[in-house]
Amino acid sequence: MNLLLRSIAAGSLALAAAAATAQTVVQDPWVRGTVPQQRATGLFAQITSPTGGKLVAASSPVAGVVEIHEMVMDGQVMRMRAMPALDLPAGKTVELKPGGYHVMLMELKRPLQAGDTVPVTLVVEGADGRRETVEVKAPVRPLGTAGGMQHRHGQP
Ligand SMILES: [Cu+2]
Repeated sequence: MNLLLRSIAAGSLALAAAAATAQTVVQDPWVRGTVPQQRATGLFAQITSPTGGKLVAASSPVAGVVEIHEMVMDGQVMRMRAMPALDLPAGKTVELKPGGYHVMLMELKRPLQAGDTVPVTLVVEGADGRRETVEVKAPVRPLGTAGGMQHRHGQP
């Protein structure tokens, strides 16, 4: 039993060592679909930086402008607001989701329909100041997917 525990501990140490050199992981990325006149939408995902850092920029060929947004309460209304960077604490998964943090794709060059895949490049700056780019291929989900993405909406 003791031996087993010790080998498990050794295993997790090895994992931790591997993680120290690993890249930022982006899981389950998706983009909300749009209707023809709509010029903006959101990219959502779960981002984990093994060593800690921050998301400082993003770009996509489908959008003229891409910003990192947060949701803030303005009186009784949730509004989105651009932020210069999104902190990624080491080893902690930060969730970008409707009603929360998101990457805003603006000045869209075409409607995004369910079934499309949107390439997005995320730029993550590590604690040491080094920048890493993460290429994401985000499937488009139908517009009606739960969670509001309007410029203003109430709490769910
Ligand atoms: Cu936004």
